[in-house]
Amino acid sequence: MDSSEQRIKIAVQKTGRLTDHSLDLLERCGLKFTKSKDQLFCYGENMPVDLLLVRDDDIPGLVGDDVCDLGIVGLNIVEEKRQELQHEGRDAMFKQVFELDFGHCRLSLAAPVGTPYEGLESLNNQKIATSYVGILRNYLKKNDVTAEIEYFSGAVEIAPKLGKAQFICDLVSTGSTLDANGLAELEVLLESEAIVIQTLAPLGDDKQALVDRILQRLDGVLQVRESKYIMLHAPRSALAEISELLPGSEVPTVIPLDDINDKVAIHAVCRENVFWETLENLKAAGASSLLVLPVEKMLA
Ligand code: PRT
Ligand code: ZN
Repeated sequence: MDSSEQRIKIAVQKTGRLTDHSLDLLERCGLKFTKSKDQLFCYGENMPVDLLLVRDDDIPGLVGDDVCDLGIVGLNIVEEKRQELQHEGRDAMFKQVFELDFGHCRLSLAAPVGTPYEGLESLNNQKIATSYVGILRNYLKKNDVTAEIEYFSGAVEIAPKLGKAQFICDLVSTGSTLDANGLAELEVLLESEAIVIQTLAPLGDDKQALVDRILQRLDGVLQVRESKYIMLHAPRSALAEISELLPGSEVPTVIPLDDINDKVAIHAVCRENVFWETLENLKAAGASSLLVLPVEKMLA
């Protein structure tokens, strides 16, 4: 039986931009939960892995304080927490383990269109509104800029209209919010995406083994996303050229087919997308009967 100490907890955003992607990812790792988005806690049905559904801003703290073993959260939130802790002379008690390739955005500096701007020195003695005080403070310091930071907890884009600041520093994805508010993007401070963080607290052998298992599955899910299984026939003499053309492939499997014509079947996992151009190039190199299949699961 699982004692509660041997169950692991993963912190996931309760409702927001990362929620569906995060839950989908965990499902693809084979984890099943008694799912109820309005509850704070989801019980793992088939493995001793539970979810804590919380505000994204709380995730680095929960993982750092060892309330949760893993967390899925934007790099922007993680980096902000890291900078805040560093400012207080403390180290973050979590580490980044995976980039997840969703939740892409950037933390940028912007100002009303037409604001005079000739590089970072134009920020000297100006006011900048942001929710990302830690990252902005560090960025200004690194670039030798002295500006006043105005904390805004939300709707940062309206700060210039309210006369609260000349500049803003906020997340941008498509840029339409900036456009709608007559703002121009000036600098990118951080490129962000969803990441997995893990606590630095020692877990004990059983929990560590379970965390490693989940991470290995996550790695498998991430690897198969772009991967394809490719099968083709070719004369043995074309093997070297064809192997070169297979995108992101390790050593392919070669199966003899026809002794007379010296034909072989070549099977390979390509860890990148296989485009029509690649197939055309393979055909030109002598390949025939080409088949490209999706890869469902992979365990290194
Ligand atoms: O309630 P909780 O605190 O959990 O949620 P939240 O409202 O703080 O976060 P949420 O759900 O909005 O975003 C969660 C995470 O998604 C962020 O921390 C980022 O890592 C990531 N992400 C990706 C974004 C965006 N894209 C994004 N566009 N987070 C916010 N935005 C906002 C931005 O703040 C701005 O207001 O969208 C607006 C800009 O979008 P565009 O497309 O108009 O440029
Ligand atoms: Zn938030």
